[in-house]
Amino acid sequence: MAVTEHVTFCRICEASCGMIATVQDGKIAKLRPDAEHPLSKGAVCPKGIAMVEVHADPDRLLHPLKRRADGSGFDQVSWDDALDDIGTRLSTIRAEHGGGAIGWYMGNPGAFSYSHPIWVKGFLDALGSQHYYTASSQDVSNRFAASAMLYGSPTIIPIPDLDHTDLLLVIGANPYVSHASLLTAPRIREDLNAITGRGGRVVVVDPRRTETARAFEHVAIRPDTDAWLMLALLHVLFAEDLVDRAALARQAVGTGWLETAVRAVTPEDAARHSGIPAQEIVTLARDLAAAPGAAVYGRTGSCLGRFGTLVSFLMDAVNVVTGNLDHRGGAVFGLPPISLDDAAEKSGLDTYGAKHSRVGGFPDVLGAMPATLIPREITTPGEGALRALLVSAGNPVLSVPDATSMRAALGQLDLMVSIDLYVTETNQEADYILPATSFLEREDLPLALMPFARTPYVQWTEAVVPPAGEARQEWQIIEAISDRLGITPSSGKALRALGRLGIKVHPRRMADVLLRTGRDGDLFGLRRTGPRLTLAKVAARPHGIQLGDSLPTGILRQRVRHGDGRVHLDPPAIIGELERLLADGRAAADPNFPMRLIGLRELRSHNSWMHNSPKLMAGSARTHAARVHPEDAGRLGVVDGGAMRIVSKDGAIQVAVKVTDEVTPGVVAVPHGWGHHGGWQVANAAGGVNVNVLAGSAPEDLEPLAGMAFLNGIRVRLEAVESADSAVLHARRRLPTPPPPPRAARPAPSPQPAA
Ligand SMILES: Nc1nc2c(c(=O)[nH]1)N[C@H]1C(S)=C(S)[C@@H](COP(=O)(O)OP(=O)(O)OC[C@H]3O[C@@H](n4cnc5c(=O)[nH]c(N)nc54)[C@H](O)[C@@H]3O)O[C@H]1N2
Ligand SMILES: Nc1nc2c(c(=O)[nH]1)N[C@H]1C(S)=C(S)[C@@H](COP(=O)(O)OP(=O)(O)OC[C@H]3O[C@@H](n4cnc5c(=O)[nH]c(N)nc54)[C@H](O)[C@@H]3O)O[C@H]1N2
Ligand code: SF4
Ligand SMILES: [Mo]
Repeated sequence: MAVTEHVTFCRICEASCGMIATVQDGKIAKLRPDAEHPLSKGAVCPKGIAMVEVHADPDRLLHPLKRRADGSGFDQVSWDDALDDIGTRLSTIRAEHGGGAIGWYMGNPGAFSYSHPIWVKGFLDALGSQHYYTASSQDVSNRFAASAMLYGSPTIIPIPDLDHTDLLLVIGANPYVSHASLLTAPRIREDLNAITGRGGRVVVVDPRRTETARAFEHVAIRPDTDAWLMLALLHVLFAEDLVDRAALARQAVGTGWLETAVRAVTPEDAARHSGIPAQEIVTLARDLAAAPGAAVYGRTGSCLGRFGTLVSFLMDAVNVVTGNLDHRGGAVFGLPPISLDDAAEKSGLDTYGAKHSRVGGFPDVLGAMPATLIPREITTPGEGALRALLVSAGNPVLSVPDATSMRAALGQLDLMVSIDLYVTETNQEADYILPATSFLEREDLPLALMPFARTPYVQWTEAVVPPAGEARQEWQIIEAISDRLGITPSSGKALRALGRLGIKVHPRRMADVLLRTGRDGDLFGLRRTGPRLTLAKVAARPHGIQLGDSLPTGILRQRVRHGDGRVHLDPPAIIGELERLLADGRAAADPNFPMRLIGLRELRSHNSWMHNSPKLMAGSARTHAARVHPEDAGRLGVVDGGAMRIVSKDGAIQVAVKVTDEVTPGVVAVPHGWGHHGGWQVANAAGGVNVNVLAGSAPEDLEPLAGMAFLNGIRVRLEAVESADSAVLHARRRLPTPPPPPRAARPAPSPQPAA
């Protein structure tokens, strides 16, 4: 029996932990942490190890599937038959309605591949379509939008200088469980503990006393009120003259507007909205100003509210005003060997507001439009209506607001194609489901993550095992479809011209060129100093190469893309948002929906897709449950282990209850990504419900500056349910949830466009 060991890295979350895979007879037998990885140094989490189970999963999709004509299910088809039919149908749609009728939704795992996102965007750009959707509009788009305004490019994003900070203010992130986001720091627990260990502080602002908050200082906040907190911090900083005037003069423009604007929000105002005592806000502002190095860092809890772009903007404004931007121990810039911001700028991909969505008129963010609007883009007739959708590595029926509209609209498409590891809640609506390789079956580079690495590094991995069954990499599938459409899937005009001459660029070649022309590259022999990277050199050191000890400071001018080299603190759109916030603060609360719903990430879940691993799902704790405070539970008469209904203006769910004082009174926390009825039997049997039916999908429900879904802070009410209902709920844990009624196959469009 052939047993081999392979050095690789995990690509489930941004930590990108080094792993060693044991391969037996071409199959993954075991995964363990790689002690020699420069950043993770032997750290992994249970999800990474559970990829063994994904590989051995009897439910994994191994062959292309085609929807049966009567809609009763799917049949296995050959790749050639599937690709030929997809090519023919897309060609017909393109001939009749233009390439702009074809769209793509790429989900979160796509971001971990060095090739997949570039090929998806290239495919749409070659078609001339702006129907580009990603998980970003449910995750991080307003962080990008804020950066576009502050720094002149959506790709310029500071990260906390973990090694030197004296005070880390965490706004809506739970790195103990999420393992950090927009920050590659696989040993984040140690990093945070090191801050307090050297006498510093970590303060966690969160409506829930999370795993991270418990380990450090917790400031409980009412959901969706972070903008008030940030404004009040700025108010105190200016009012008490705690601002770093020298840094402001050197780094920023628009300080005058900001200083005047924040006078409108006192700590008392912020206290009324956020529930944080005014004195605590004042003290926090003073502490931020007094610390030699302090950084405000926020993640999804700061992004998924109604004012996410404003919050992201203000978090950075606090860093600037306290002199902590580009400052040791403050918020600094990563030093990746491949500068994606340069590459994006050169190829014109670093856009914000270059285009606007057909429905709702939302600005694009890095080319992406709000995924929440997919159903309306399908059902709203007219030029540019979405008629064909390809979905890769995404499960928008569970991850985007309003599953009912999403599923119904997907059913109206002329063609839907999915590329995934499983039959999911989303691709049950597809005409074709194509099997993707897992990350262990593809070569890779953490391309999109390196700008956020706490320590500069680079790593290359080869595929650890050959593709299971007939699985193929996404870029290969995109090339095969593109061939049939006669296009070259590239965003670059030069590459498209080469494509017409039959010259294609393999992603491996692209990675080599990017590495060699990057800051640490060999410049094809022209550079005489430094690591002089080539792909071959990186590959020769499979555990990864550390490219520096810490992150630099004093490089702001190099990073900022505004012509004046300054951070802009007075963008017109932010001025408008501030007015919207103040008006919102004056609006009366809706007595029908007195509670606020937030999300909750679990150590053993990953969004919607790791619920089929028996190991991750073992144990009675792995049930889907809403967390409510004992006071709220008592008032409602619901008990721990019972059930309740959560009702919003958009929907209602019935869910099991866990009573815990870790949530702030008035708040209910429910994990997303549950409520399965796909081809994954363990996940189906786990029960639970899709919490996103409570989120709204109308354009008015989206955050206006980035089109982001409103998923944290949704107004809800709780209702007690009869005990019989709760019995039903628990029974469901054993019975698979019935799938939605079958949808008949779409008739293949006639090859002749109708006259
Ligand atoms: N185990 C595990 N790890 C993951 C994932 C997973 O599903 N499971 N998902 C990955 C993904 S895709 C991402 S984007 C990252 C996300 O990384 P994080 O953002 O660090 O993860 P969350 O646990 O969602 O943390 C968000 C926190 O914000 C809080 N919050 C909610 N509303 C508000 C609010 O209005 N204000 C404030 N201040 N806080 C609020 C929540 O209580 C929660 O603790 O995690 C990644 N890592
Ligand atoms: N209420 C609420 N909703 C949320 C969030 C929240 O905090 N609260 N978080 C949001 C966030 S941050 C995110 S990132 C989104 C995630 O939302 P999505 O990206 O839409 O969904 P995932 O659950 O990540 O589903 C990933 C899919 O990709 C498949 N897959 C895994 N690996 C691969 C691969 O290598 N190739 C291919 N082709 N397929 C693969 C999986 O089987 C799965 O079907 O959810 C968002 N939705
Ligand atoms: S922390 Fe993230 S990258 Fe590391 S093993 Fe877990 S899922 Fe994989
Ligand atoms: Mo995410």
